[in-house]
Amino acid sequence: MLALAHLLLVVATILSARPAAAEEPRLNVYNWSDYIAPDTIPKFEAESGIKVTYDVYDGNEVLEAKLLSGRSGYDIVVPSASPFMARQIATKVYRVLDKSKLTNWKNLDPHILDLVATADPDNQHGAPYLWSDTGIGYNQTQLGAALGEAPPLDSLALIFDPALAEKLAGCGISLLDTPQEVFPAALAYLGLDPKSRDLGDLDKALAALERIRPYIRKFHSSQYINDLANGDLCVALGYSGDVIQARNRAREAGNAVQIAFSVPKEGAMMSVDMLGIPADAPHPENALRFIDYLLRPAVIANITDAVWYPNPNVPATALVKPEIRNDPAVYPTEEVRRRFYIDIPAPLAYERARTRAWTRLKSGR
Ligand code: N2P
Repeated sequence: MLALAHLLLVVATILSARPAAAEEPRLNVYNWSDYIAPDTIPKFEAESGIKVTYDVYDGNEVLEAKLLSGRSGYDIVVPSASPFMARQIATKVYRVLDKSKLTNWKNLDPHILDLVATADPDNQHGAPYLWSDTGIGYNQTQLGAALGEAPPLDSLALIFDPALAEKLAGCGISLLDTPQEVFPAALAYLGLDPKSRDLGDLDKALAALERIRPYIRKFHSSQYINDLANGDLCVALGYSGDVIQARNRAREAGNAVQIAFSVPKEGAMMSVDMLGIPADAPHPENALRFIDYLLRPAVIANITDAVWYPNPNVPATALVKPEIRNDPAVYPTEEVRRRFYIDIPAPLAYERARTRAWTRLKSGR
């Protein structure tokens, strides 16, 4: 009897000392489209033995709907810090990151960490991945042909001045498919605060948008890369790196389409996109391993080289190809950075009014 009790005790001791069962070697990633290098995932899979399922989206709203409905099945998602990750944190959508597992956290730029701490206090839930600014992609030749000698290349007037928009409608204008980018841009064009939460300002922005609505060919948040590159659009409100990718695709195609990106003088939204782990992630340990991999300077520098978005990793900058590191469209000058604004969460009543205005605008009623 004593011997049996002893045996049970030994077995119980062995069981309790066993490490937690290892996760199955899988990882489910949900990231923005055109936002990673072609070899990032294959190399991670090869060195970790973890099989990655990789899906993409092109808008924060799409990601948010998945997260809020719960059980997305994703281990890694990439929301913009503000307002999206900020308001998702409030609804307990994310796990707290175990920094003891993130040996490369030290590489992150303290200024960017401070900036996103306004959305994620103490940087508890997210690691900044890449950042973008929203500006104007345009086709130089078509713009010259439609507007003559000196088009206002660095002004939102290219989109919001009805007289110019009418002339550009033929070669094609597109807007991002999100009220969270388009209304602030309209407010900035009108000389109002792009972060205004005043319902009267919202009405003015809607009126400005309705004036140009007949000239807008598309509301889309990723198609403009190929459309610009193929000459199927001449002006797009778009994300910096995406427009530069369009420029590069046109160059590679050798199709005589010349695309450029400008940061509007009226102001431009800057967004930092964050790596987060959903609270119900099935493979949170693998997720941490993947985040730590992305925080390696060589890995993230290679991503910037592929997608032309700046990263917040200090030692990575020296590893980015010089023509990218020194391209002011990718790493904007101090003077240009002064035009950037960062969005903040809006009161629910404002958010609802803006969604209604957006639906009305898009349906043209
Ligand atoms: C990638 C767009 C990411 C920028 N296609 C959004 N902040």
